[in-house]
Amino acid sequence: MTDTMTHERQDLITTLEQINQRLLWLSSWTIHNANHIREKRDGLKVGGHQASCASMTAIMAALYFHALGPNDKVSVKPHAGPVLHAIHYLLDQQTRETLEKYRGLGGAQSYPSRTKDTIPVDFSTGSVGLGVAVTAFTSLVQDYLIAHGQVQPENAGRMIALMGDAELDEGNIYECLIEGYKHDLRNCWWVVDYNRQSLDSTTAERMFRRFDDIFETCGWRVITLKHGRLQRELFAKPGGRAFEQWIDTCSNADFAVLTYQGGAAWRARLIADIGGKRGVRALIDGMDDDTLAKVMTNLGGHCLESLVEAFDSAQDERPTMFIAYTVKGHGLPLAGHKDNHSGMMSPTQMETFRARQNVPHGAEWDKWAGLGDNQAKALQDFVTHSPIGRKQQAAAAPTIPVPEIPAPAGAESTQAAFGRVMHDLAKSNTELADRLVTTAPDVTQTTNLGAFVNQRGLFRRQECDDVFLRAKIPSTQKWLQHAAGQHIELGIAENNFFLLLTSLGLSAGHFGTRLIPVGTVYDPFIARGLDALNYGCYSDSRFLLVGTPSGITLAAEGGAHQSINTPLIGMGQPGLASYEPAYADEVALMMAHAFDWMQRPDGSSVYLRLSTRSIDQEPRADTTWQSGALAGGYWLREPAPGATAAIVFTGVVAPEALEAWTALADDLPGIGLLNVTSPDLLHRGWSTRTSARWTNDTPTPSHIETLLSPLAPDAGLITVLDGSPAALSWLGGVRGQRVIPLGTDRFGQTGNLFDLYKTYRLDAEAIIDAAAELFL
Ligand SMILES: Cc1ncc(C[n+]2csc(CCOP(=O)(O)OP(=O)(O)O)c2C)c(N)n1
Ligand SMILES: [Mg+2]
Repeated sequence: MTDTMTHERQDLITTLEQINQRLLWLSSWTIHNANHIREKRDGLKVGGHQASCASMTAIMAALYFHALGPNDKVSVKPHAGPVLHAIHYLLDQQTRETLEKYRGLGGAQSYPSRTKDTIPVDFSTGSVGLGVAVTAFTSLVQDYLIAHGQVQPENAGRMIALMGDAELDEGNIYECLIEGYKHDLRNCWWVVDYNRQSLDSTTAERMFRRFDDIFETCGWRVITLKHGRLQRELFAKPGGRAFEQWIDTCSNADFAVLTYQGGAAWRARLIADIGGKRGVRALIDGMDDDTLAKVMTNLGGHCLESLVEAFDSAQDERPTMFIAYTVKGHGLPLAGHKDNHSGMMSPTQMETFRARQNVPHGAEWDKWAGLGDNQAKALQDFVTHSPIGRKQQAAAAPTIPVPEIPAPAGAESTQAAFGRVMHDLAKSNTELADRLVTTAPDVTQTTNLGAFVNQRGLFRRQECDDVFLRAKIPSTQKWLQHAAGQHIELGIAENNFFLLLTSLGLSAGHFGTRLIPVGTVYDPFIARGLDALNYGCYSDSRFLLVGTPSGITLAAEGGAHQSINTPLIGMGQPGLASYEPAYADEVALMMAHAFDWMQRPDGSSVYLRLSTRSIDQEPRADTTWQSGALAGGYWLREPAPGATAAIVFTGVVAPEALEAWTALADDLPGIGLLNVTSPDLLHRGWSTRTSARWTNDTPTPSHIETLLSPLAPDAGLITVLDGSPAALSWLGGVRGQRVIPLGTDRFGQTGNLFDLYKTYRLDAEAIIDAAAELFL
């Protein structure tokens, strides 16, 4: 029995080693082809990372074709993208044509992309660190879905990150570790390709074992794969211990240099350092240069037996970090060189490599090139029948109907309106309400989510006692913590916040069931998590982001809390439709729209920039304003045909705009008052319209062109918002009209609202002055 097992295990290792060599060849060749063979028209480097790929092929062979379960999801280190493509090529899920176009238009992407690649990509990667931490948050989302009956416990998978060791330098990793510990993270693996090289250099050995300490402190199991089987066998021989000690104390830089130099250099160095120790010389002399180099670089991350064993040993739920020692560029002439990150094999080196890999000329793209028919068939059967080969794409998640969301009664600030709508939804008996999941980086109360949490509770896998409640201490926050809770509380770390939103907003794609995530954050601190927000949008995750409070309207809180440039972030961020409502009924309208838009295939995430300032609400005669408000703007006061001026405002400065409009109406008869609810959508519509001419689309007028059409061609516009004036000043370009842009372009300061509006020229007087300036 044991013998047959050993036999089977040996067959498995042999097969995985053959796949490893195919991945090494195909990833190297894909990059080589794009750089040295494909026609180049722009003289620019194409690029690709052969050394980073080579570092990981064994890890990926063992993971994808042995360890991976049908519900597991993997985030692949950006620079190993070609290996992932090679895996799917072997599985017949990637075409030669797409590989030939690697890094070209419509070709395989440089870094794995959920939206742009044609192979299944679980997580996009590119900005290092984020693609790692997102796996932990996705594990948390899986737990949420299990607790809410949306995923069956037996279908739980592992969320796995294959990461570069330099990713461990990113602070967001440690923010995530802390949050993971608080939430009792499980079903998460991080496999570190521990080649001890980053982009610029070899990493400091002072960090050796520190990562173990940090991760173990946060509840992780750490499994280190330092030595491969060949090394372990050597260590067991007489004199072998000296090799082990030598390797264990060798500096990263020394190890890298010798790896690059090869067998003769290893021999000279080992003889000099340990040749006098008993038994060592005989061992060294017993190996030729190639064998010696092979043994010395046989680290755990290149040894399929060690990898299979390590993965097999971690079959419970505990979060596990595998530190797999590797050599960057393993098996390639680039191995070990400190400059190998962007290094590439020359055509001559590639020829030598081809000969060693036994790949005939003209057969470079053959999946099993150089292997006999029987062997090729056996390998094809093996990969086709692997769990990943049999994996089915999940069915599309059904859409959640969005009920009518009436304007909230009594709310006079946009933030209060948001809180009321959420509270009303929480009390409603709708499917939408059950699918809402809220989160905030320690600002739940101050962003008006508290009432929602009172109704729907905090999510905790294990029920938690509320000690304050039990002690009958009065508090407005009755936040019960239980498995059915719908608010995920986070500490103050905006990167975590955006990554959790990313994971929540991908639940349809990842788990085939929808969540409607709503996250609130102080508007200025969007900047703290901006790359993670960009990452979420790039991944096409769908969430509602509420930035509140915003602008210098926050007054007494001062310049550190007053957001200035977020309207430009809203305009500039792809995959995010941004609105800045002025009135409570606009908030309700935009939220209903957002919940629908977030679910559409061609939709996006949505960002609402809100304020705590109470303002007089606009009495509505009808609902005609609504379609304009959703399209980006509507006339709050229609201009007369041929009017020579208009005031254009966004958001919270509505009262000042209205006051100025009233004051100017006598001098400038027919002056209009335009409420721009989304500079973002207006600008997008306008630029799409102007480019339509070149893309042969029918160039229908954009919404802003239609809005501005009643004005005289030489009319002047006064634009005003509590934020960067650039968000509206472009409006002058639409019809070539003059603009006086008002807004904030300096840091704010403390003060009362009226003092600040006066100082920063956002008040009615400033608008009236600007109008005068237009006509001087
Ligand atoms: C946020 C971010 N900063 C910088 C880079 C540029 N960059 C790409 S790879 C890399 C170092 C990668 O080293 P490591 O993670 O160890 O990967 P490997 O050695 O396996 O290539 C850097 C700095 C990036 N992709 N993302
Ligand atoms: Mg590295």
